[in-house]
Amino acid sequence: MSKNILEADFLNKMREIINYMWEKGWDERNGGNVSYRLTEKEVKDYVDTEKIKEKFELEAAIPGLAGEFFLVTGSGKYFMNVSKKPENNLGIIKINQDGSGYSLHWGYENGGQPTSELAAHLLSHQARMQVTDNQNRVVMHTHATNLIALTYVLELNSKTFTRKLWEMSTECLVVFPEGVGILPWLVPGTEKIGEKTAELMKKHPIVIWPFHGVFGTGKSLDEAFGLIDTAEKAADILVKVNSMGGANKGITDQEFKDLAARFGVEPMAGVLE
Ligand code: 2HA
Ligand code: ZN
Repeated sequence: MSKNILEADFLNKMREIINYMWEKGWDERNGGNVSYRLTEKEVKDYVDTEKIKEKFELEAAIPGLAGEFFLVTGSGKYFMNVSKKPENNLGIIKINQDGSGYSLHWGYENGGQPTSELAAHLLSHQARMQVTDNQNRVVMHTHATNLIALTYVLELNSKTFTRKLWEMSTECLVVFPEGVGILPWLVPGTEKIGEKTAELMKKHPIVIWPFHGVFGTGKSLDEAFGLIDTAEKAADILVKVNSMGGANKGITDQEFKDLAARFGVEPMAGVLE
């Protein structure tokens, strides 16, 4: 521990991406939360990992994440303020050896604790680590406006939602061939919504919470943001198309198959004829 954390690439990337999310209008007030799995080596250059500021228990243990470090947004903190005061609005936690709790090593300087959606984040990290051979490092939750709007209009099932988004922009199939997962409405901030989100994360890199928002994942902050941004852009187009009276043409099943073949992706089963 010798370097100034305000010069750490991981911290500055987090500030930059969270600022983009704020500027997109996705994260009003304290809406949204982001977690970024860090390596011990990354953290140790900037933080004394022997020093514990505070200890917390998890509602349900997650042994699969024992020893992992996360940079995570704080409960009740505003995305608007993250870049200006990262030390107040972000924290670095380490999951303990049996996964029953975690310690805070840096951040939340003016008081606080990790996001109320920590269960959904940690369980999603565990699920994505399993299905991506430990590649995924980021879980991002945000209140992307058009994706939320569509949940009031589209049928709430994964195949319908996936097909509609794929149709609105050619690159969607290539960016999320595994499709989007959809939960029923559930109370946020609970163990249950966390478990259900993580279950869908085993199949889909992006999961929608109706009338609330979206969870996206990726190996980097750029990738998770890019994924949500792509889906949200398609949702924006669909809102416009529907507002103009609905589509009267679009990409055919055969064209989708040609697209998948060209880019070497396997479309989610059951979406194309
Ligand atoms: O952090 O977005 O879902 C506020 C939220 C809860
Ligand atoms: Zn939310």
